Amino acid sequence: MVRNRNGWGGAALLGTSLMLAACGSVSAEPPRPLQAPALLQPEAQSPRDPAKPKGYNLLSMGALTQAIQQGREIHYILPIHYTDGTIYNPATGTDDKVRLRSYGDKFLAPTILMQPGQTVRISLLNQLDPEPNCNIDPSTGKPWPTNHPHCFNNTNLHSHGLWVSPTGNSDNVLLNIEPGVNFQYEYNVPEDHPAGTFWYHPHKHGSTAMQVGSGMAGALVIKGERPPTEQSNGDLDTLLQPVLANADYGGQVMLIQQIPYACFDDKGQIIKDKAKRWVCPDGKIGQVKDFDAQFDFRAWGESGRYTMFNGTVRPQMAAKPGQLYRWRLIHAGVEETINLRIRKIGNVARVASLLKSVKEQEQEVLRACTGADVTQYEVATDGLTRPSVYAKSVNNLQPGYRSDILFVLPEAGRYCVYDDSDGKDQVAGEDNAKIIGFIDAVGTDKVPDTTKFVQDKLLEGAARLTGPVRDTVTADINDGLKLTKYVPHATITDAEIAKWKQPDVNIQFNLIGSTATSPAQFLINGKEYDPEVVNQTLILGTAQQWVLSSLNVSHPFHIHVNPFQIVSIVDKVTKKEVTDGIYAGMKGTWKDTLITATNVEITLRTRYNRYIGEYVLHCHILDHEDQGMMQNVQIVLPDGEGKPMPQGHH
Ligand SMILES: [Cu+2]
Repeated sequence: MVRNRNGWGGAALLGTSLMLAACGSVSAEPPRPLQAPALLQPEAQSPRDPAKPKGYNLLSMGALTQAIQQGREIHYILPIHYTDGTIYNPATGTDDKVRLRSYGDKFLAPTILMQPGQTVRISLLNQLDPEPNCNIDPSTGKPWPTNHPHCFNNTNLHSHGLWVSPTGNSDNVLLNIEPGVNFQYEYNVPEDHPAGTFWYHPHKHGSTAMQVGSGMAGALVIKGERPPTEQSNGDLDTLLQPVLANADYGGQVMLIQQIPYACFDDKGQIIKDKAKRWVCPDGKIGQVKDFDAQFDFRAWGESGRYTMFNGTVRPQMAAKPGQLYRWRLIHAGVEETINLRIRKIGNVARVASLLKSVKEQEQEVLRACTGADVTQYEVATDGLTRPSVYAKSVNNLQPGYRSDILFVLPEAGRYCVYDDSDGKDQVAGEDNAKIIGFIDAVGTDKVPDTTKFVQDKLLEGAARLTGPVRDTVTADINDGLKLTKYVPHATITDAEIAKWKQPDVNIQFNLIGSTATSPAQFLINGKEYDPEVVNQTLILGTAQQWVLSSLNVSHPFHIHVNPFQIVSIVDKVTKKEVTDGIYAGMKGTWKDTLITATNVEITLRTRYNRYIGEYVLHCHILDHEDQGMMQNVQIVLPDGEGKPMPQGHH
């Protein structure tokens, strides 16, 4: 296989105008163009499972082939295996060799495109190495406890954010797919599924952090081709695509990953330099294999590793000023907060030299990224279109979050994209500001007022609509950039909640640190995950209020299947609503992942529509989840009196 010098794939993959950069001559760093993930290509003719070519009813093959040709069915093959390559390390100026678990032949996982109304089959092929007896603790000869991470090559597939069935062959994270086993998932994407930015990753309890940390994560985009009508809301894509400079679904994806690879000495210890930063001497190959060392809460900050955009450390992006761009930001990292910021570079000459310490990296950012902020106009949170565009200069991203942003570069020049940790990191004293990448804008256009520019572009998109809905959408955009006709779900009102007379569901995170005599405990409502217990039983067709809190550190709450609407975020002490910082602009939005800080109580509302069955909620710091910060949830039918119908098992 041909690899580029970064080992992240072959030819330039960008099909958009945000293209391969002629890197600024001021930088001493080698060129590293931004890539777009490849779109996963469907199997052309039949939903054949390569492992079981004769396993289908031959009489129905003609109908299936026809459905595939008509686009109603699509079949993808998604192999998982180890891939060799390199990751650029700005601290040493070298390419570190790595060997990591990956989807397909490249580290950068392909983007999966789905359409509402489509049946999507994904054959997941687990080609990782077998791990005999991985469920046994060698020191005792007994099975590992459920919440002790183990069996790191067992896997499954989660479609994060999709509103599909959580059971059977669908988004079922309770499955276990061992090395050598293939399984064909079948996702029936409903006709009324929102279009948007979602993602996929493994979700086998015990190996989730290890595998996502190894790079196993990809974008999953639901295409939006339904314009709004007077009667129904539409897909934001139909408003945006005609006015975007990067209008294709693949080219907008910005997959953010943090891979804590390390090289190990003969005793199995991580090789570090004098500054305790992780290094890979010649001949050593970086791996992700030691859960305790590589997923310790201090590990990322100490490692000196770098955040990647679309599989590349410090990509160089080319753009034109005066163009509207969309980024589908996906935080596919495991545990760190990222405060994404785009700013014009003040002092270009200072950016390039080698960096010896975390402190120097911070100083580099402070020296270089001093120009005006580029405003990020957020249009969707976790793939779900916002009630109105929200302008921000710092975009707080937590593991699992998606943020769809529009932006325009106001003039020619070099811009830095960086993580402005700014003391907001969860671990005090580990401030760790780092440049993530550069944008070089070449052209003569100047945009003095970017908000007016974005508004004009949206109005240009609205002008393409026909009928009375055009006036509605135009009036909305003129009224504070409202997107009312593109919001996918109706607001859950007080009356709707009152109608069902259900108690609130309380979720309280609690992390008890380790002591000399006991390991750390990762608890929800005082208990760690028990696969035999269903913690929440919810009634199909109802709506309910949920209240989130955390006793110590912050945890990103995530629940599968049904998204929630944010009602309020209240300071525990002052009892006042928190509407700034990491919660700015969130009230009223729909999400599936939300950071639960220690100083607040969060009220959410959600509906249990269409799907029954068992699934999970958990902390999206994935090493917390693997160690027990998870609950089983089930949605059941009501009985004739509206009470939950008893289930046949458990
Ligand atoms: Cu957590």
